[in-house]
Amino acid sequence: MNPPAPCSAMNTTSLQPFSILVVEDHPAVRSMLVGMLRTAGAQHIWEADNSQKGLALFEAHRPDLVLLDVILPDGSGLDVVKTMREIESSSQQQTWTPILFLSSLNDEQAIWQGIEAGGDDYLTKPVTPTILAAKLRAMQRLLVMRKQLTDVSQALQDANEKLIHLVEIDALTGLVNRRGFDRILELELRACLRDKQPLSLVLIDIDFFKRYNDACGHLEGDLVLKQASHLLRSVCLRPRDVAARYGGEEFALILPNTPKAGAMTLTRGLTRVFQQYPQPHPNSDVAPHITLSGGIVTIDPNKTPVDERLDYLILQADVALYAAKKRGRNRFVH
Ligand code: GH3
Ligand code: MG
Ligand code: MG
Ligand code: MG
Ligand code: MG
Repeated sequence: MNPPAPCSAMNTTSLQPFSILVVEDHPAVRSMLVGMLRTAGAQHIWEADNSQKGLALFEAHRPDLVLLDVILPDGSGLDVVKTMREIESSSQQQTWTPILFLSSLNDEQAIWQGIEAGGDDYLTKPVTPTILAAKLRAMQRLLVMRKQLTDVSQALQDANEKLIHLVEIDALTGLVNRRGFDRILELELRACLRDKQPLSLVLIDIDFFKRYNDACGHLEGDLVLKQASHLLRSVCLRPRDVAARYGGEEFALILPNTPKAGAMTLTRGLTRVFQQYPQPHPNSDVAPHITLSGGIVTIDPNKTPVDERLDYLILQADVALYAAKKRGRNRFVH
């Protein structure tokens, strides 16, 4: 059998372009390595002749790869690799940089320590261009795999966030649905207690909506629900205000940092927009157009002790809503 053809730097031309940091104190060794790396496809090479410079360059440029000597004038490459790993784990993006030791220390113990300290491979001097390129290529392959994994995990995370969002949105109106309402109200109730800020909740019910459906049909009724949702949204001006479809023809507004007076101003505005953009109702006892009844409840930890149960809060709003219906509809009661 023929011996394998001697490898030459030509075999290494298939390496992806990369940037690399070389930490090596010996000038002649360093310039030899730089030459090899250029042939292997290094697009950018940063050079350091001691630990301190090496770490500074690593932090500033975050190279694709690192080639690291063990014995350095101001310390050990073992400490350098540990610090580099700390820099990686404290950075915003979770990145991994392959770090290869290249040392004249070639005993088993030294190799073990290098890998233990955080190195990904350990080469011994002298190194040939082909061995160096082969090791870099292996690392590049790992980098590609890692990137693919990161992409997949990001895509999964995005899909999951979309899904969570979708299950909390009401298909007909685009408002937050009951599930989202429950979650957000719980969050806002906790924030209200923590920040000692008032929180208002408004439960809203369309008046005589059954009659509307009976007179105009369910599809027309659906359009009214959509229009009502649009109007509800239009009065929720603050970013944290939430308009939700509580169920059927019932809606809810979660109004953080809003005292009772603020909630009443908002609901007066709501009654006004339903008068200004009237949707005719052929069979209502209170007006020739669609009207709303609502119950307002406000909790203010600065004023009275707050019952922390969500159910209790909703019940209070429901009681006020019922009173609004009893007192003739087309009004908000607190
Ligand atoms: P009140 O003034 O006492 O609230 O009278 P109402 O008729 O609105 O009250 P009720 O709760 O008896 O009826 C609510 C109606 O809302 C029943 C149903 O026909 C209608 N409704 C609930 N969900 C939907 C929906 O998704 N689309 C349509 N078109 N109608 C719905
Ligand atoms: Mg050295
Ligand atoms: Mg109802
Ligand atoms: Mg009802
Ligand atoms: Mg109703």
